[in-house]
Amino acid sequence: LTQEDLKKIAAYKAVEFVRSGMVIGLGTGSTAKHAVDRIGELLRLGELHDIVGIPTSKKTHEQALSLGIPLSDLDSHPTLHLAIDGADEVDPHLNLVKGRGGSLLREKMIEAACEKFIVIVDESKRVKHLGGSGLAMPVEIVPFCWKNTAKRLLQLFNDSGCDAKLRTCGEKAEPFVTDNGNYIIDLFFEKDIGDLQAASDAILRIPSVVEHGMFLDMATTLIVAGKKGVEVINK
Ligand code: DER
Repeated sequence: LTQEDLKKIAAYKAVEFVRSGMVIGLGTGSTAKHAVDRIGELLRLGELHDIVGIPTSKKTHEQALSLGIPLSDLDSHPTLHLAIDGADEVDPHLNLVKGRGGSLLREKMIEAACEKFIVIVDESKRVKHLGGSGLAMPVEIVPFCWKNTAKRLLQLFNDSGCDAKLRTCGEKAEPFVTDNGNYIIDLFFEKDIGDLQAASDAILRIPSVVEHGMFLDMATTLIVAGKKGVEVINK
């Protein structure tokens, strides 16, 4: 089984929880893509009907449109039944790091409005502590004076050996711009992040910070696909 197979298995398992008539948050990334495809397929087959999708990114909006999934937004549906989305890291308490795909703000807005939030991962995403994988923990910031913001973020974590990098893209290494017209500073922790709530509060107190990629106490169900099969873990 390839990692892609595992992502698909986890995604299809999550879609078993979708009932006709639901308003569903549609996640972003390579794992969530399979869930959106599957929802589109079940609608086409008539096995699901009266679904309303709330996309978590322009990319997912395009994908859902191409599948004929009826779409709406949070202004029309302030609460959703269910969201299905991937994650970059999951700890044993179902705290997440998300946002390596750059969609963390809309994902967090939508997933915070759901009654159930199902996270779908292959087993490589499971960590003991968030930030320990050495991979990015993204922070969405306003572009204005971003260097000052990067410095402020580094000051927060200077005793835990953290690095902060502006996310760039393309061969000219232009700043990556999110769906909301913001920049992303990626934080890299040498050890793990430690007290997650304290880190979250401190990051959000910086005026130029819009949101960060730690999704604490939000997921209600974790679906992990691994070599030994697929596991459904409720909080
Ligand atoms: O960027 C995001 O938040 C994605 O959901 C990410 O966390 C998971 O993406 P993947 O399924 O492609 O690994």
